[in-house]
Amino acid sequence: MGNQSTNPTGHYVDGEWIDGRGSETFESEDPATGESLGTFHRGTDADVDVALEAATAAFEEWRALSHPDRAEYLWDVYHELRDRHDELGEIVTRECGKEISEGRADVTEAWHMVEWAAGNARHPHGDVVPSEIAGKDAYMRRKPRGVVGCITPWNFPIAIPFWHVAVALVEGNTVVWKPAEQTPWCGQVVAELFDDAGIPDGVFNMVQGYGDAGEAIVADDRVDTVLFTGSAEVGHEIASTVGGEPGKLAACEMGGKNAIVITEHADLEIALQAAVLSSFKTTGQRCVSSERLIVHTDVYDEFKSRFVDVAERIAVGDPLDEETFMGPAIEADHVEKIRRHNDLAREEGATVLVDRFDLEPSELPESPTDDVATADGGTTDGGAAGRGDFADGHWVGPFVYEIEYDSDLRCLREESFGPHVALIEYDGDIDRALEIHDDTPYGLAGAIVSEDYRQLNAFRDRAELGLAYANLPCIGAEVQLPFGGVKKSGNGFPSAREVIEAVTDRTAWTISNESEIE
Ligand code: TXE
Repeated sequence: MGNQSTNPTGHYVDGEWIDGRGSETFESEDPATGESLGTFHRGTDADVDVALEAATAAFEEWRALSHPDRAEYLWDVYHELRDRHDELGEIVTRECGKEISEGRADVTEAWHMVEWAAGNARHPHGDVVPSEIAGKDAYMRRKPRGVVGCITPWNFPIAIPFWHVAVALVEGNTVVWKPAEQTPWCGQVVAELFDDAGIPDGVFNMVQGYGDAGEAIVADDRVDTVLFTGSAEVGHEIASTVGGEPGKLAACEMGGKNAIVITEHADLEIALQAAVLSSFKTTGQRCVSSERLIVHTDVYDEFKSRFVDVAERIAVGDPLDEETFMGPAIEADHVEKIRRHNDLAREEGATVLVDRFDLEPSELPESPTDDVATADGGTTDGGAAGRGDFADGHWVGPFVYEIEYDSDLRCLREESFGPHVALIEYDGDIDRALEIHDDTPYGLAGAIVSEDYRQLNAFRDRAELGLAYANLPCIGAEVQLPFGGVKKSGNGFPSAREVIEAVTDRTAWTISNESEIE
């Protein structure tokens, strides 16, 4: 490992751990207790500048390696992710608050992505096409674009970085990555994996920090492609900045106002499971979480009573406890954002069915007392304090309401990114369900629950979505499939296998086999 700065922890640039050029630092916070997990240097324009300089300088040598040789470094990372699966899963849970099986799943998804990208290094790559002129061969060849800037959110702090980085590196690009400011510990851990794998200096660089460091990456001329996952506001800003620069590309994946359509032909047990998992897993903080349940009038009352019953009972608890279904929200500001959405729904005429948003003290888990690791390599003091006091965490519970559909309702159009769920009753056929379903500016993910194949096919073919699920929860990503949205949810699918389109240029290569040009 290079010269690792310890506390505060620095950036990983040109194969070294360096302190920030600026003097500012920031804390990583445990969402369950509000305790600091470590102090990190806040990246400035100057830090981004040296990282981009390193990435630019490393590009020619890195691109000169074969795909399988580049993939060798990724295979080392893959084995580390597998060997340290539980340990890294716990760090994800500590830093972003999602319950432990989801913390581990974040690491699993990361190694799936690395496996796909590194395995792809030995697969056919480009096209051989018949030339329209006899005696010529015609090919489509891919080549790396150069320096790829990656900007990622906090909700999948290990998986999403690998969606961006793994394919970019195998294809021969170099990378400057900025993790989310809420999850710098995960950022540090990912950079350590590349450092341990011995990746050549400057090929992979990580700068900690806030949105201003992300802006510096996006604006810099040395960056050829920007891969972004995060909010719609920032994604659109990035897409328009990059769109004004010929030759530069941005692929952005943003959120959604996702829905599940439950038709008159639904198996209600499947509908219930799909709705509960989609609405409350990760405390509703997934880009694919569902915030609207569009339910046919024939099954509405029964579904409502069963869904409300579960929402009343869902256990919110210590995310490190294997029994917990829902952990805390990421941070205090986010709790207030979800609260404003709950208030908006009330103002717009919602009938509130479950309001456990502000949990009673008796609903909180008992404060933990075990010693646990911190980001600077130490442990907490243990004793009575342990990880801190759950009373200081960012706890929220389910908020469920019913409302009559109206196209003007903001609460049905704007993402809250929390356990905030609207039940909407509809009467009519699948066309009516699709009309309500598509009436948002977003188009990321959605599900249908039905036993009627014609309804399933209509949803698959016509719903305005990038990701459509049938008789399944509206969650889950498969690295073999594209992952991304339409409308305001994004462009370019900066994830899974589709990243290859954003990080390679195509050359149409035509070669003559004749001794003379005719
Ligand atoms: O996102 P941001 P936040 C949605 C969700 C959530 C909201 C805000 O609705 O409530 O976004 O979350 C960096 N130029 N999603 O604040 O601000 C930032 O530092 C360049 C959905 O986390 O978009 C971080 O690294 N970069 C989403 C990353 O962008 C900038 C997951 C995301 O931050 C920047 C997360 C700028 N001007 C939130 N400003 C999903 N698709 O799942 C910020 N950043």
